[in-house]
Amino acid sequence: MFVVGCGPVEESAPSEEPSVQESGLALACANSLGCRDVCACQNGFCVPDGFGPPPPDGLCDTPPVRACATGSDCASGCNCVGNVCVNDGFSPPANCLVAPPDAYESDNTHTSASSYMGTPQLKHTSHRAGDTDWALVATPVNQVMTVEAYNLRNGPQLRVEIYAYNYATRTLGARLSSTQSLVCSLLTPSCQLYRTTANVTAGSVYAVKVTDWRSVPTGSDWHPTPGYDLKMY
Ligand SMILES: [Ca+2]
Repeated sequence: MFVVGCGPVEESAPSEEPSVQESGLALACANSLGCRDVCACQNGFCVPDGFGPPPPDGLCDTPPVRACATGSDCASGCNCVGNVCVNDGFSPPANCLVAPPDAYESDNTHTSASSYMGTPQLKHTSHRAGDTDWALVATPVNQVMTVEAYNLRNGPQLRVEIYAYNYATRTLGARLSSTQSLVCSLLTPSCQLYRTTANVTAGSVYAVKVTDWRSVPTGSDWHPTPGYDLKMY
């Protein structure tokens, strides 16, 4: 059981420990995105989630933040200070809970797709739930082409698809293959990747679509940003 109320708790023994937040005001929330990662949203308030060691007193009464190592981990208008994304002081204040877009944005449609240049595309992120990433690849020979989303970071749930493509008219053709299952379930690099293949022909262009299909609440997602690398061969 957790104490959620705002007033003093009569039964509790007097404590000499300093508390993080003397007011004891519980943080209201609509869903888990409104609370820190060791807290859960129960009956409209953030409380310790009951997993692992209990968080420090009062931690769940403070709003969630986006963790960072450098400023590149933070959205535009935010700086990384003390490993937390905070507003840079200019107005209007930015939402520093959300992830910054990756270097491949805007690649959310096949007409704004990145071009696959023959070497792996590193550091893709699903900076928003539901993000889609398109890449076009030219195929010089007839072959079975393999597409892999690998080096998975922070738990992406991906669907990887290969489409025929008419580059001259920028028209999407038939879907040739699709997967949204990991190669296997062991926690090894050879299992923890998405792989799909298609027969491709010389002198053609194909479109590869990677979709993040995580089901997360609507809101400002401060969770560590899911990511992957993409290669074709
Ligand atoms: Ca995208």
